[in-house]
Amino acid sequence: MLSDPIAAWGTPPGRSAVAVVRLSGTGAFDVAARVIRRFSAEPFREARLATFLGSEGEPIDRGLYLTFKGPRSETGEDVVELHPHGGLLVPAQLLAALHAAGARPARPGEFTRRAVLNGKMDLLQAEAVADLVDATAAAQGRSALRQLEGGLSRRLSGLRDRLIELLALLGYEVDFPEEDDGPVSRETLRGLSLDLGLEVERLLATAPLGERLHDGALVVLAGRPNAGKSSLFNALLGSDRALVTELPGTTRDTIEAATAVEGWPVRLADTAGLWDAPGRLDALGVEVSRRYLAAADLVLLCVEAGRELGDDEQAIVGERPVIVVRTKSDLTGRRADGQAGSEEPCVSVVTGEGLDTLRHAIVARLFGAGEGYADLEPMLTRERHRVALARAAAELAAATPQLAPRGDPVLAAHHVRLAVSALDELIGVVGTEEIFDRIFSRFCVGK
Ligand SMILES: Nc1nc2c(ncn2[C@@H]2O[C@H](COP(=O)(O)OP(=O)(O)OP(=O)(O)O)[C@@H](O)[C@H]2O)c(=O)[nH]1
Ligand SMILES: [Mg+2]
Repeated sequence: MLSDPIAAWGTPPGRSAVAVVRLSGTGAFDVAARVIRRFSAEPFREARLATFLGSEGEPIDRGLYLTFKGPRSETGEDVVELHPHGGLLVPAQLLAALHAAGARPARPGEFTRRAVLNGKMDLLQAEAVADLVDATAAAQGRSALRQLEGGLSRRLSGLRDRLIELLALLGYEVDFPEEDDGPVSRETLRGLSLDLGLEVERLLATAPLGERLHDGALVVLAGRPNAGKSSLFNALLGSDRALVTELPGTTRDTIEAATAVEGWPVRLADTAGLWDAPGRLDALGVEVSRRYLAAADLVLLCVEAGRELGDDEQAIVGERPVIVVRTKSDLTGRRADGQAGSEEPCVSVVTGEGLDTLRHAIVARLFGAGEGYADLEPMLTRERHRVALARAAAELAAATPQLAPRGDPVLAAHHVRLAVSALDELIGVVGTEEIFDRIFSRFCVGK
């Protein structure tokens, strides 16, 4: 049943002053009345202090609870939010009592799923809820919040409205083919279709940056053994994750760590030095480094300050987006010695010199394009968005030529309709179970 009462933790289990346990569905107030002493559903949306009872009716805690009458609630159903003390025991006892009183344990994402089904938010906003919860960098949070507030949804529904309008106009063409000129000329219709196609393309163009923002950019530290990669990795992370020694070949396994650089999400990878490794293990490490290099959004090629780049290093500069980082600048005596006037940041993990400049350069290279328009344009942040819009773009590209003088408006209408259904699926107007399952299964239980 869709609206049967469900209950789950809204906060992660563990030591905390307060925990949140949520209950939603038809009959939620009856369930709550069995677990909250002297429960009263009204007044709604006002916190009250009460004694919470365990499965045997014994008092287990005192805390606040709130009630929300559907549809004016997050899920659109009757909702009770209970705030027991945190820790492992009490919230678990309370949840067990709620389950004994008739609520079923919620599945991952089930609260948000109900919110979507009840029209409280669309699928894009639901994804934004998950993104906001998962965000680790400020820029990710901002982007998720914008999507949650409906930025992308509005843009896409605007697009959908215009497609429907085009369909309506096309309907006239289809119904009265013998008329020379319908309410609007063929040429105008073709122009409309072309414009819509361009707008879809514009949105699609935000996908690489949007997805990079969503997933974090892969920044790979590479270079010869002993170049100072692991030292720089640790300095950028602000913690000693990777081993550092004066022995060449210290790092063998690639180490990956998620971090934020000036508020932007980055996955930093420290790799084994690139060299003709004598041993089997070292050689394996080099192989992994090469794989990471090939996948990198940006390579930080570490080269000691004051040294000319070798052919091996030049080759890397040629093939990937690279920042050549001059390391150990404290050893060369003078700052930027040997690289005067060059764009290559000089850093020292000993003095901390150049690290801020490097951070700046990393962000500019990875997200620079987005700093300008990120605030204006909603971005496509997931593969799902990109695939659906690419389908819409392809349908529009197929529709437009059919609006030329010798084209077939029936075929054009068919393609525009398919473009609409691509958007519908994206926004969640027509939720197929499969899409819903895929999206909500990644949520935490209490969301
Ligand atoms: N003076 C000085 N020494 C540094 C600096 N960065 C690294 N080193 C030293 O250089 C040596 C190698 O540093 P690592 O960070 O292990 O170099 P790596 O590139 O990771 O080396 P492999 O893992 O062997 O490929 C160590 O002895 C570090 O202490 C720096 O900025 N200044
Ligand atoms: Mg290393």
